[in-house]
Amino acid sequence: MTDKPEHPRIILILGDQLSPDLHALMEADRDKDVIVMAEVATEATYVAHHKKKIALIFSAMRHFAAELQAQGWQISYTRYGDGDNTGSLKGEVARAITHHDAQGVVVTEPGEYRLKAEMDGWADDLGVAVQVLEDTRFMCPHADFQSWAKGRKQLRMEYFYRDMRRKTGLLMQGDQPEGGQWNFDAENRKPAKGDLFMPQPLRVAPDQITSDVLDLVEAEFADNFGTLRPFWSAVTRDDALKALEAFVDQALPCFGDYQDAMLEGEPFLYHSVLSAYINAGLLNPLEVCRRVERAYYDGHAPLNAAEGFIRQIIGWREYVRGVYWLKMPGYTDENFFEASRDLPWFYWTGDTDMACMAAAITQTRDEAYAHHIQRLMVTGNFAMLAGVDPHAVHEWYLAVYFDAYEWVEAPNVIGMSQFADGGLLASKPYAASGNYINKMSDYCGACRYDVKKKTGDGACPFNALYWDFLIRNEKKLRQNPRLGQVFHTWDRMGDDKKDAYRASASAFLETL
Ligand code: FAD
Ligand code: DLZ
Ligand code: SF4
Repeated sequence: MTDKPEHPRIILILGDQLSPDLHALMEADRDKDVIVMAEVATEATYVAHHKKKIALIFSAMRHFAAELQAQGWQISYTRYGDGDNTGSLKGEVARAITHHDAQGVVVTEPGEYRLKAEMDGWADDLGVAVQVLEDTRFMCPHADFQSWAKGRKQLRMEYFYRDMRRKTGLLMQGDQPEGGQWNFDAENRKPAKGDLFMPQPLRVAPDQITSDVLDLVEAEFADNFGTLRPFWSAVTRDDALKALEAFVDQALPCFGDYQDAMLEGEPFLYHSVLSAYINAGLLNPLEVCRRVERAYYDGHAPLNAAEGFIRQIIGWREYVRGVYWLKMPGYTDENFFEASRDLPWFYWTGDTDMACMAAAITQTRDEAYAHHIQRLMVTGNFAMLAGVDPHAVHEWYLAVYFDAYEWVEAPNVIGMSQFADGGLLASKPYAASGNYINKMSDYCGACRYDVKKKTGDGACPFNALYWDFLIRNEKKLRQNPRLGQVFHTWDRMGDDKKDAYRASASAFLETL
């Protein structure tokens, strides 16, 4: 006798849930249940994703399904081009229910609100029970974040991060932080120099499965943004683990020092380039942090590197996810500055004389990757200074990066980079003139514009846009205590200079 249900359940696994320890898999019965995975138009087209992102997800899905099958799971896998593909997850689940005479659906909570809201209606639509399980790959459950946020006017990451250090025990000595300090960010702002031996992320040659997917993407998504080949991403957990080892071995020791640096021709510097693997589920965020912690205790990486890296994951990554679920729906429509400019066309081509913008955009086109400071202080900073509609900026970021899912992208864009939430996430706008970019990069040397020139012909556009942005939004920003000194500088400026800044900004904006 068995108490197993007579009919199987459908275990739906999404394209960013490719984890052996996925909650829905843990709950599933290998002898009875059916795993459903589906390449569908609704997910592949809700924004026009970068070609490399679609390729990575489809290929990783196919590899994951093959691994599960080899372990004895019953798999129902729909390929993008299959004749009977309904084009939607709900349609594919419905088809599987009928085909397997299934009694219910089990799925791990999707990362994006849009899909969770849709799934809330599935039980009625499909006529079977639909169980949505907590995504246990995150370290901070929704309820914990909600109680942390309750009653706080501003949600500062630093305090959340300290709680997460205590909770995970990462880099802790009892209840004290390793090295007697929670945060070593002040040591992590060095500009970098070109180095012939600059580490590179692990590159994996496409196998037959990946090659088939590349052909599919080239055929079906020909008009999407981005260069598809060469494609070198890991698409299996084994290869993603190798990429983690390569990062820890070669780049981690310098990760902290050069975290904010930018160099022409060096898209990756000392960054891990692991976000797409972590977000798709190939790597578990806690295992990545434990590996980095071990590198510190083994004497392989300094504390500022290990702490800085771990903070990005148990701090920022968990925190932005908490903010997203706390504030959705509605968060992606926030527009504190009421900015309305269209996204300049050169965001899709890189065709601009601003060397920093051209570098960040062409690298985004070629690799579906830019590191944090490029996203924040170059393309993000420019869009905010120019008054671009934050929703258009959000859609661009969601489309062009291989690690982009709304739960992580939107708080970073709407909150951190565009200040469109009015300061929920950041205590002041990340606005900067050309001086910052010049200090942290080597872009300005080869630029047509002169970073030292403040206004007029040939002046770096960031310089005038910076002041124009602050003054345009003076009513909303002057009271910000962190901007007191900046407005004081403006107040002491002569009228001629003020006029010149505003005229230069206006002339430049006319050209967009
Ligand atoms: P590293 O610099 O090596 O950092 C290590 C890891 O920390 C990353 O892999 C990532 O998992 C995590 N991390 C670092 N910073 C953040 C952060 N601010 N928020 C969440 N996780 C973080 N990250 C995404 O994963 N998807 C996005 O769509 C995304 N959009 C962004 C948009 C803007 C405007 C900005 C400013 C940042 C965005 N980020 C996003 C955060 C960050 O830029 C990327 O996680 C990082 O550049 C990925 O490269 P990496 O793996 O080399 O990261
Ligand atoms: C991003 C993506 C793409 C491009 N395609 C699929 C797909 O065909 N099937 C699928 O299950 N998931 C895909 N994904 C990932 C989903 O968009 C992701 O699971 C949701 O956005 C929730 O985070
Ligand atoms: Fe960018 Fe200005 Fe430097 Fe040119 S001069 S690279 S536009 S910051």
